[in-house]
Amino acid sequence: MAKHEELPVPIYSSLEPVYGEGSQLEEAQLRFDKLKSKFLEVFGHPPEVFARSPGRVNLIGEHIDYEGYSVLPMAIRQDTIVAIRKRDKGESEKLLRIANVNDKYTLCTYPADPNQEIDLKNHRWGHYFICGYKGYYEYAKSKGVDVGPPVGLDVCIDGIVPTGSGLSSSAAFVCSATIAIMAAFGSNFPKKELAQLTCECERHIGTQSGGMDQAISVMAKTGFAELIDFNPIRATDVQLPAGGTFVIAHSLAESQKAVTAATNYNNRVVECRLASILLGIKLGMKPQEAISKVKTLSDVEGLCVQFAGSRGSNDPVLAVKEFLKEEPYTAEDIEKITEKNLPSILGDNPTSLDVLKAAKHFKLHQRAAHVYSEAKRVHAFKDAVGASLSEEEKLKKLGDLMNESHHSCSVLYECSCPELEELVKVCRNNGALGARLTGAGWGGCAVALVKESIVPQFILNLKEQFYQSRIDKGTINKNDLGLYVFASKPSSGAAIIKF
Ligand code: NG1
Ligand code: MG
Repeated sequence: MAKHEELPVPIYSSLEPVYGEGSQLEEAQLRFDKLKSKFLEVFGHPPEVFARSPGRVNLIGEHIDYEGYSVLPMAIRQDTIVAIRKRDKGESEKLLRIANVNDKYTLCTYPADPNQEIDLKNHRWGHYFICGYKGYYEYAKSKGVDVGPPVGLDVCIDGIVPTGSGLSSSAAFVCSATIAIMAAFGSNFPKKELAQLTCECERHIGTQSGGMDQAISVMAKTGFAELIDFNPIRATDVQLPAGGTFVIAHSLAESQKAVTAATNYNNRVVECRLASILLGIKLGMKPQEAISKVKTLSDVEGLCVQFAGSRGSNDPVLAVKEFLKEEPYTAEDIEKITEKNLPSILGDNPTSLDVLKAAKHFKLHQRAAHVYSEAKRVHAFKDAVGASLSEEEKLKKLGDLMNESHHSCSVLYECSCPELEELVKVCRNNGALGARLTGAGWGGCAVALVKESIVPQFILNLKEQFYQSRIDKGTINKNDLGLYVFASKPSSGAAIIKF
């Protein structure tokens, strides 16, 4: 039997295989009906095919995917649905017209040109679709597939993954867009190749992302979290202990990653790169060799572990403690060691240059210590799930690891914020076995592991202790609370739907 990740995206002619039965199915039916009528209203004809892809919650393994380390997310039920129709060859207008069922997102129009540059200085919601569009053509070209001259596309989107929340609305959008385009052109690629290509094409938006979000969105399976490995991409099912539930709660601080990339997300990617080069040099590589060969902290883990071995340990963090100073590095400090200036080390990549312009200093010790310790916690989490422990002990262990992960994100990686700190504390005070920020951080959601039996009371307490004061202040509407705090089960991955 072909491995799960080698299979193409499933194609269904009804909604049940994706949305199950009951209220979820009913909600989906309404959404599809609304999407179809909006499509008809805007474009004057019905869509040909639909694609959907879910958001995700990351249970553990934060900010390590772009360093080559495995992560452990699960898909959530909230997804993005894309309705699409290829314009006929006769229709002269070569345009991509992208509409949305939500009037907040006004129609975006782009030329049907796969080589167009995305205007990063003017962020528009439709840019995420263009990521998928460029990605599809880049992939087809790399495989030698002749897709003919570009044709226009009519597209309508319905996304219900909350934006700026760390639940990966962006990947849900990019993946569903790419898959819809692929389906409109009558092709279907293996899931792991789609995961790779959507990861690469989302970078057109200006973030130097790892591949976690796209991989889980494309490859998720109902009922399982997945351990995602990179290089090559692989997904291993992880069956979570039955007595625990993951509750997702929004801190109500919005994290606009595409806008703050230079100081937050991309800054950390650059710091990790510099930390790995410095470690390589300190552990015996020639500066030029380290600059050209070392891309991520996982590339020098072997050297770090070798060093740790000389101290009777196998923990790469020992090398970090020995060779990277705790005080922040200035650009000059680093250039003295690398014998080369930072812009040229970073390959004059424009998004990295933005980071250099914005950065005052670089906390290499702290970032590397987070990455190596977080990578270990992911495996400890997976091992605990499979260990022969009582359910009680298992849940406790998983909760502890989530708490440690949050501490590391907050103190070493500095990607938390006051609202998330408060929320995580409220979760723990109300009986969560563990709670942590999820996704990139700097706002967005926390995820808490809660005993199934106390979930309703836990959610009520959060409403009272975290959300009520925000409702009173008018930050959110009481009726929307269900969008901000909910229990989540592992949901299904991407699908093509053709009625
Ligand atoms: P969010 O901000 O939740 O979409 C981002 C990255 C991930 C990963 C996490 C941090 C993108 C598309 N996703 O997730 O790859 O690095 O941060 O663990 O940039
Ligand atoms: Mg995102």
